[in-house]
Amino acid sequence: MTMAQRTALITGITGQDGSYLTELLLGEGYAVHGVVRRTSNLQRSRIEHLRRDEKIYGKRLFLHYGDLSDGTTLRRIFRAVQPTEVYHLAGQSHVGLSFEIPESTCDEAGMATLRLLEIARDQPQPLRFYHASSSEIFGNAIELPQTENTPMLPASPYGCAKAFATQLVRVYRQSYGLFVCNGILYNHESPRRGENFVTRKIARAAARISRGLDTDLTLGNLESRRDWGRAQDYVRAMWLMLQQETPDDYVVATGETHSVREFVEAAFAVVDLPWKKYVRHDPSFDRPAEPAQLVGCADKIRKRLGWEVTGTFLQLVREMVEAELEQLGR
Ligand code: G4F
Repeated sequence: MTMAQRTALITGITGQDGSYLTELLLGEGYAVHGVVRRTSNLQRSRIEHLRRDEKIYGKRLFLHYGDLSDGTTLRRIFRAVQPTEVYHLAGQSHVGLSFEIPESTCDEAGMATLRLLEIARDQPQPLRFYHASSSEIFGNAIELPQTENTPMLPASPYGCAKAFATQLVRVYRQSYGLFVCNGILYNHESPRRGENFVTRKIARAAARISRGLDTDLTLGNLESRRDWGRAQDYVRAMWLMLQQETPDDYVVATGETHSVREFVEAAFAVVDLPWKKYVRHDPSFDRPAEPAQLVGCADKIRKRLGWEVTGTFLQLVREMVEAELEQLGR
């Protein structure tokens, strides 16, 4: 395949991962097409800098209105774009919220993937398909760390929907020989993370409290542990999966866990404040169930695709808090 023929279609292009992936693909010479909902507020989106760039927007970056629930429109977009690579990242991705809006979460994270797989199956030209699976499929995991072969045991509606979609990807690969991959990604963060995820919430609060703009920070379970990596590394893993000879599933993780409390301590240390003075517990942020302990083994992607993490946990925390401070300074 020559560079000029490479055309990517991204669902969820305005999200954290979608925006970093778009930058990576543009850098690799792709034409990039994104599906956006009519309600997406592009003005504040993470790809606004690219949309304003006259050398890029309308030339190598294109946006199409569509919705994950609207198969007709998605089919039309596939026909018009004829993508060689599809990155399916869109959908409600907040685990806590999935307990409150389970049906729409399952429609978006589960059924929409099936809809896209069916469209991919019907394409006349060969394409490669990436599905954003999640560590949440392991939920009450029966082993530590988890690998591609760990049984799925989700503990949330979101995890159930992702497990359904992950298994469908495997079925479509085995049954129809499609080039479809699951990236089983553990938590990945950046200054572009949504404000209602815990890392961004903490980084933002630490910066605002240090500037006297907020007085406290309310959180749920401080003892919860996660395997937190850098989003920029994780979108590179997505791209690598689609550059291989054969499709497969890969766990993408750091192999290290830290508690929410450790993230708080590190974030407040960046602004030199005693966190205990400002952080309160609010049970409304506790979840009906938490995954037992999610930590991933990324040996397969490291050995086979040469993928690596860049930076440490403390560097990630610092990067996020400093980005918030810079934004406040502007
Ligand atoms: O930041 P979180 O909301 O991320 P969570 O639930 O682990 O899910 C994220 O990572 C998954 C794996 O990659 C993705 F599939 C998913 O789409 C999403 O990107 O919560 C992290 C932890 C949880 O244990 C939560 O209970 O932080 C705990 N927490 C404590 N206080 C809080 C809060 N989480 C949020 N969002 N807000 C709090 O105030």
